[in-house]
Amino acid sequence: MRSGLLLLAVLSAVSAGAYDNVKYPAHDCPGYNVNNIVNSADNSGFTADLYLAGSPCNIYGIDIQNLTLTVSVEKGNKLSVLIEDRDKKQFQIPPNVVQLNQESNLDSFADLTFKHTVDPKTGFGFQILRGSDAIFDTFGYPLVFEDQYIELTSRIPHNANIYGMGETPDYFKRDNSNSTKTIWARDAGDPFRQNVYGSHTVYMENRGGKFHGAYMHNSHGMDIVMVYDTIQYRMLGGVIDMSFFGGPSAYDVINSYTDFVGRPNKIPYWVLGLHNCRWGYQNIDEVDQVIANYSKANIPLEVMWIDIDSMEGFKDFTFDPVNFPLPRIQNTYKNLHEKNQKLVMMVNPAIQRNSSYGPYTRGLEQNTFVKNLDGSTYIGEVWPGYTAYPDWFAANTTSWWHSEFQRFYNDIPLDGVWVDMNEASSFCIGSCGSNVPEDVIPEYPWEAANPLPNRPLDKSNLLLNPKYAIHNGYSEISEKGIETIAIHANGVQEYHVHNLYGHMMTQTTHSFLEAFRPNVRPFLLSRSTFAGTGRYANHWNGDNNSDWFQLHISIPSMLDFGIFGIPFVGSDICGFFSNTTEQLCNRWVELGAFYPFSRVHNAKGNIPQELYRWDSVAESARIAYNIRYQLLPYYYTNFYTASTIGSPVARPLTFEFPADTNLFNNDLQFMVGESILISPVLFENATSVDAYFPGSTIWYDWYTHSGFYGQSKNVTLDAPLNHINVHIRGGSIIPTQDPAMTVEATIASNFTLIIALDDDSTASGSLYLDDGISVVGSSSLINFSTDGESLVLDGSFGYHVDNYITKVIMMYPCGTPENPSFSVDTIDCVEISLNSKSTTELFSS
Ligand SMILES: *[C@@H]1O[C@H](CO)[C@@H](O)[C@H](O)[C@H]1NC(C)=O
Ligand SMILES: *[C@@H]1O[C@H](CO)[C@@H](O)[C@H](O)[C@H]1NC(C)=O
Ligand SMILES: *[C@@H]1O[C@H](CO)[C@@H](O)[C@H](O)[C@H]1NC(C)=O
Ligand SMILES: *[C@@H]1O[C@H](CO)[C@@H](O)[C@H](O)[C@H]1NC(C)=O
Ligand SMILES: *[C@@H]1O[C@H](CO)[C@@H](O)[C@H](O)[C@H]1NC(C)=O
Ligand SMILES: *[C@@H]1O[C@H](CO)[C@@H](O)[C@H](O)[C@H]1NC(C)=O
Ligand SMILES: *[C@@H]1O[C@H](CO)[C@@H](O)[C@H](O)[C@H]1NC(C)=O
Ligand SMILES: *[C@@H]1O[C@H](CO)[C@@H](O)[C@H](O)[C@H]1NC(C)=O
Ligand SMILES: *[C@@H]1O[C@H](CO)[C@@H](O)[C@H](O)[C@H]1NC(C)=O
Ligand SMILES: *[C@@H]1O[C@H](CO)[C@@H](O)[C@H](O)[C@H]1NC(C)=O
Ligand SMILES: CC(=O)N[C@H]1CO[C@H](CO)[C@@H](O)[C@@H]1O
Repeated sequence: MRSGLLLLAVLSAVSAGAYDNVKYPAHDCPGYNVNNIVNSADNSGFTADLYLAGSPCNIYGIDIQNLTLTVSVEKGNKLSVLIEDRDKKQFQIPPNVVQLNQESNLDSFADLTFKHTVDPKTGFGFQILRGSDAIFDTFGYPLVFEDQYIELTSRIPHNANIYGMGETPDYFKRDNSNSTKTIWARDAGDPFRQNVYGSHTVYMENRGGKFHGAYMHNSHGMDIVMVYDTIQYRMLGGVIDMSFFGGPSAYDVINSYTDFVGRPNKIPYWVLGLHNCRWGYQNIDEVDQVIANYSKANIPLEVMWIDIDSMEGFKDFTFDPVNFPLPRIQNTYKNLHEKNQKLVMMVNPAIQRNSSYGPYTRGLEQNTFVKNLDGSTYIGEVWPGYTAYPDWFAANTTSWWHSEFQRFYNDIPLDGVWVDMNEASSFCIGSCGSNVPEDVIPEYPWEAANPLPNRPLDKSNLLLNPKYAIHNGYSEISEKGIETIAIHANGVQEYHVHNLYGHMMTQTTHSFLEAFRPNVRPFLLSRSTFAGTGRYANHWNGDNNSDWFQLHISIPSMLDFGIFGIPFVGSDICGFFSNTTEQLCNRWVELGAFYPFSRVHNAKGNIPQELYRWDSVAESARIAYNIRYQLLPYYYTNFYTASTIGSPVARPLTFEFPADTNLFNNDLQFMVGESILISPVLFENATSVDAYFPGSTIWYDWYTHSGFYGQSKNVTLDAPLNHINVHIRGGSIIPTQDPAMTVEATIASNFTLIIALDDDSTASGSLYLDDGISVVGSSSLINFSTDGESLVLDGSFGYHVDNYITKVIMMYPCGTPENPSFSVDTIDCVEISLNSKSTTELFSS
């Protein structure tokens, strides 16, 4: 055991850095001293008392005098540091809200240790060491721990390669010269570098080719600031509850993180198909036409979505009797199902305040809504006008929500549910409907000339106006949300739990879906997410704009959610707000066909952008989805892996090639799994792409099978309008099937195995098979490997299939690295059963 190391107190020995003459932080808070160190019984950690080392500085709150430090190490792979107030008055996330796995049984990947110091000037500090490398290092920075302000600062290397934290539309590599990530769930349309819907405090760093990660378990609003070669947390309350993950690979970090907060949900197979949605369909006829027109254009629409348009007066669980009458929607649903297509519709949290509306009256009766301090129901404003908000903490909310859903599902048992507006969004500030008679209908916000807050900000109320102002994109933290003084059934005010709202909505909705269809994997899409939401729901990147910059930023946003443990993610194809253009839509569908979650979505008032609207876009869509559907078994296998060890499906190149310094900030390309490289066109009028190909690997063109050795530099590739560059990494075996108009038809076809040999003539890959929908059932996990002469199938063969591998395509270099011209061989007419192990000789003609 390493208790000796754990207890080692050292004097602060801060190495000289670029900013040593800068006084940062600027305040003179006293920090803490350490007392009463006690080893835990099993020697896996220790506790200690921290006490304020001088007079309180009370910069943004009241300094808490006595703290407890608890350090625990799990197999040297994950190390946790908890610093809490001794009296435990600070809010901590209830364990049933985010169910952390405290008993990891992962193997040890790295050997993390904890060191602390007491500096005469700055007091208690700690280092997390991986070997001798301090991956987190607060030495020399005083800890500030106040009721409404906690500050923790760690030194990081100059120009550190840090990824994650959000949700923030941004480039993939964090700007560490001087930038702030604000964590505060916010309904906002396409800002850049500002907080939006989700709250994720996990980050990863690539340091010299080795990754580590850190997660702050705290639900409060916060800024995470990077400046002067430090990362600094400034949190509006709670405690410091940090976990460090030692890596050393990016996938080890994500494995540890998702083992801790929750593995990504196992998606049903059909969600890998193409989805179409639009806000603004006039009526169900138009929806039916869209479905038919996709089919006529030979574009494989798998899932039709209906936005709020189908609701009567935007009320949840209702159907507009004129434009979207229930019998017509039921008919559409039936027709879709007959063709193995699916239907998803929307549910928002806000419930119209209306005494003739069942969900509201029953919620009131059962006491399920968020309240004002005086005990009355909190009334904000969303699409249906004045609304109450489900309080997920209230004792009856789960049963009430389940029974409302049960009624809804009795009408239409949807294939999936889209939960939107769950930050939760409100279009007025404060309980603006409280004193308004029920028959007064507010103007719809998009019609209101100037939607004003209904009350001036009470600056003296520290929950409305905390002294430390996080860099929220709106003027006050209650803007466009439930007011931070509103109260939940557990007595906790919104201030402390705001960031958990969307997560709790997905939990409660997910448990309905599980109960409604036992043994069927639920499909949920949520706008707001928190650490661990991935086990219940998936995500799209929200309300983007139809422009070229957002096309690019969709890549880093997707990659971020891979770190967050929500790998089934994508942005609205062709863009949501404003009119798209034919060229942009071409490029977007080429890229979007490779997003894990591939959905076209448009906002009301814009020109239509269904993929059949332009011949050129339809052609790009057919070409790109032809590839995606061939790759369905490969995607599905990668999603299976994601659900077991967390590995993202869309991957930044720096995760696959961590030592390549040219890749630290590459977010113009990405990989699907470890074998497919996507190099999209992201710039207007471009007809070529500068794409980077890492060295010591062969790359084969998807279309021509011609190959070349990566030379760790950019290569200019042709990219005419209908073409997206896709490359296969040497050393890969990729299972593919024959693309058809649905997922069901595609996965019923026989397999073609693509074998792309590396220059040592080897390749490997895998295939996961099950029925695509059951929670529990039989499965196969087959490993393929070859030395170029024989193909070996190994693994488990529990799921019986009637398809075979009927075709093998093999690509290999006939030359040497000095002679990089490849010949490619196609081997036909092999028949390999997927129900048992086998070895097959490969014949090269
Ligand atoms: C902090 O702990 C010390 C020692 O137990 C005690 O004397 C002091 O009253 C505590 N301070 C507060 C504010 O609780
Ligand atoms: C960092 O940016 C903030 C906001 O733009 C600015 O106020 C501050 O002076 C900058 N700090 C440094 C060190 O550049
Ligand atoms: C569907 O296609 C028909 C025939 O081309 C066209 O008249 C109709 O406007 C289209 N409708 C939609 C919603 O795309
Ligand atoms: C209240 O709900 C009833 C029943 O759904 C509906 O008919 C009525 O239009 C609603 N009132 C308003 C103001 O939306
Ligand atoms: C739950 O709902 C019932 C009415 O169905 C009500 O009597 C009870 O007080 C509610 N429980 C709580 C904790 O509010
Ligand atoms: C979008 O195109 C339509 C039809 O051409 C036009 O009426 C509308 O003003 C355009 N919208 C924007 C934001 O440019
Ligand atoms: C693309 O080409 C069009 C037509 O020539 C031109 O109007 C536009 O400015 C070009 N865009 C860029 C980014 O060069
Ligand atoms: C490759 O090209 C991209 C896009 O032009 C550029 O941003 C990047 O810096 C280039 N990388 C290298 C290593 O030259
Ligand atoms: C798959 O291949 C087998 C054997 O060649 C053949 O009998 C079967 O019809 C094929 N299945 C499909 C769906 O093409
Ligand atoms: C399949 O391959 C993976 C990755 O190479 C390996 O971890 C696993 O043990 C293999 N499984 C079997 C059954 O061979
Ligand atoms: C709110 C917002 O801007 N969301 C997304 C819009 O789309 C881009 C990509 O297309 C994403 O990166 C944003 O996060």
